[in-house]
Formats: sequence, structure tokens, C-alpha cells
Amino acid sequence: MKKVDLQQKVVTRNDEIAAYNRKRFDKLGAYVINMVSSPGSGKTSLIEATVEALKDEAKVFVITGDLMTDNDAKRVGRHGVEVAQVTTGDACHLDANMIAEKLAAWKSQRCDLLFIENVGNLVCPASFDLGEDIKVLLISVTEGDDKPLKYPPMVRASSALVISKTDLLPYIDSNPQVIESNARRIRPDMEVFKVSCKTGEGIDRWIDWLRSQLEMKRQIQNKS
Ligand SMILES: Nc1nc2c(ncn2[C@@H]2O[C@H](COP(=O)(O)OP(=O)(O)O)[C@@H](O)[C@H]2O)c(=O)[nH]1
Ligand SMILES: [Mg+2]
Repeated sequence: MKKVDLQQKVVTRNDEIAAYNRKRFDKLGAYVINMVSSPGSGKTSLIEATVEALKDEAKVFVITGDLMTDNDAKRVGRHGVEVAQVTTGDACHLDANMIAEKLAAWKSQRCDLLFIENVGNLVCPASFDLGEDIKVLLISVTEGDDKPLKYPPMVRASSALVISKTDLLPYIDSNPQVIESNARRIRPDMEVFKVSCKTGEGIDRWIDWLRSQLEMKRQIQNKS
């Protein structure tokens, strides 16, 4: 019983800080994506491809999260955008306070798109709001078509699903239609993309959708 109370308190405190982050993001004009997946699904690769496509038309920032190393920050930084690494030590997810600390160090007054790459984990990041606009879930075709059914809280929390590494389909037993329909059983309104960062297949549609999301956020902010 005590454990449940403590967990509830932690999540409530996190939600308060996430609300503060959300205000900061709105001030910066940032559309914020919390990228979630199991380790190795291709989060950093998709962020790199997206940064390359959008960096001349939008101010993009990236926060990468891992238990150890700044490998991902280095990878993304090579594309010429501002990037900060959070190393969580032994924590299996990012929390709102880790993001608030990075925000406090920011000098920039404007950002159009912020990617937060969460720690690779299909469980805990579902419970921790960072102040983002949306969560985007990646599931690669190598992970097993039933994964959406096994991790329903993460699917429910995510507005979009990216089925990644489609270039590997000829070599493995996977059907992306089944991954999609399993995800839609849990969240019918999900936006679904099928992409390969290796061949570039599907990246254009992802980028066009992101552009429409950025425009929508701009219009909402102009009205308020
Ligand atoms: N074949 C193939 N490999 C990919 C693709 N995207 C990422 N990878 C590889 O998958 C591994 C993990 O990718 P990474 O972006 O680091 O995943 P993360 O851990 O989710 O950030 C790396 O070896 C990538 O080169 C893809 O579309 N096709
Ligand atoms: Mg990564």
C-alpha cells in the first residue's frame, strides 16, 4: 500500500514539473516529440534523418537520453543542430525534472521542433509526462508483430507509430500490417508510418506529417 502511495506521489510531482516544462516549450514556440521505443529500434537514426530534412526550414533541438554515454548526442550533433545529452545512470526513463534542468541551461529564445529521445524501454516512459505535445512510438520489424499487444500502455500513450527498418522485411518473418492492426486494436486513431532510414523509404510522408504538425502548433499559438 505504501509503495503504491509513493509511486503515485512521484508521478504527481513529475506531472507538476511537466506542466512547467509545457509552459516553457510554449514560450519557445516548440512542438515537442517524446520518442519512445525498445533499445535499438532506430530512434536516433530517425531523428538524424528528420534533422537533415528539416534543419534549413525549422530550428530543431534534440535531447537524447541513455543510461550511459553521449554517443547519440554526438551522432545528432554532427548534423549541425543543438543537442543535449541526459545520462540517467540507472534510471530506466527520462523524467520531467531531467528535461527542466536542460531547459534551464538553454540560451536560445526560439525553437520550432524539439525531439526528446527517451531511454530505450517500452514500459516506464509511458507513465512519465515530460511536457511533450506527443509521444511517437517506434517498433522495428525485427521485434515481433505482437509487440503492441504486449505493451499496451505505451501504445495507448502514443499518438503515432513508426514501424521502422522496413528494408529488412525480405529477410525476416514480419508483417507490418499485423503490427499496425495490433496497435490499432489498442489505439485506433494512431497515425502510422512505415519507414527505412537505410533506404529512405517512407521518410517523405513522415516529414510531410511533421510539417503539418508544426504548422498546426504555430496556428494554435498565434491564436492564443
Ligand atoms: N537496416 C536498418 N538498420 C537500421 C535502420 N535504422 C536504424 N538501424 C540500425 O539499428 C541500430 C540501432 O539504431 P539506433 O538509431 O541507434 O536506435 P536507437 O537505440 O533506438 O536510438 C543501428 O545499428 C542502426 O544503424 C533502418 O532503417 N534499417
Ligand atoms: Mg538512440
